[in-house]
Amino acid sequence: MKLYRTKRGFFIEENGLSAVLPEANWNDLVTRDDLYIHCQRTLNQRKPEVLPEEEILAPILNQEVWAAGVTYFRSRSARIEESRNAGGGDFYDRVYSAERPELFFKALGTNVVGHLGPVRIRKDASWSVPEPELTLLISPSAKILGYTIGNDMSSRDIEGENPLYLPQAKVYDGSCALGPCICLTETPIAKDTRIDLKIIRSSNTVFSGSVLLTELKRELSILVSYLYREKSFPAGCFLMTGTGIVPPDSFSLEIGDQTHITIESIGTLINTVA
Ligand code: DO4
Ligand code: MG
Repeated sequence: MKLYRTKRGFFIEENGLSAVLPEANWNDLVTRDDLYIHCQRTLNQRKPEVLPEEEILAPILNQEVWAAGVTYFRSRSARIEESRNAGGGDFYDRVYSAERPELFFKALGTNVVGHLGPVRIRKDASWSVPEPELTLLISPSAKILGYTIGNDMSSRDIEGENPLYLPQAKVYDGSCALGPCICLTETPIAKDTRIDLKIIRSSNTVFSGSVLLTELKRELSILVSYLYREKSFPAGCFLMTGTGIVPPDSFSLEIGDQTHITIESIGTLINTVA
């Protein structure tokens, strides 16, 4: 079952049938621990309405977005390489194996770009990449309510120069995209779910890659429990779970590129680099 935030209200969609939810406030909706049952019940009771696909908004309002890092071996290796000259490589290896995960603040909900919106590369960066990440919607009580697709846009040269530059490499206008919907499930997302990234430049695919969730080193519940240890989220939050797809070092995004991130069972998030 998929939940969409649109300019015409909040839509729930399953098996080609969609309906509008009665709620007027997104924050009230996505903080409910019974969100799945609530949406299921509503879908059965409301009259069907067509989902306005052109008017989909990012599925977020007052929630914070956090991100986990170095959760895939591919991310660990790429970061060791990019920070070798700065002597920072050891940090990435250690955090990959440590009990405590890397967690960092990524964006406020009001700064998040939605499906078909413009993501950005920093003007002072020379090496920029998208990071396609399974992203969790988590309730104030730390329950995983659903899943969406995230793009953790990153400036690899800035992060590689010094790990202390991470916030500048990761947090800037247009650096975070989520969407197109939240996939609500009764059971946790399948471990063999695939994430695909395709980058299109002037109608040509200039990079494509994929990864399975089986390669994610950490349990989703453990990432959530660390995030909620000493931080409360009264409006709930989103947690990006790290990238396992890293384009080759010779590749950098350019203005006009289109990123397509697909996660089976959720959909495709498309953004253009502005
Ligand atoms: O350690 C830096 C960030 C890692 C990250 O964003 C990722 O692995 O996805
Ligand atoms: Mg990332």
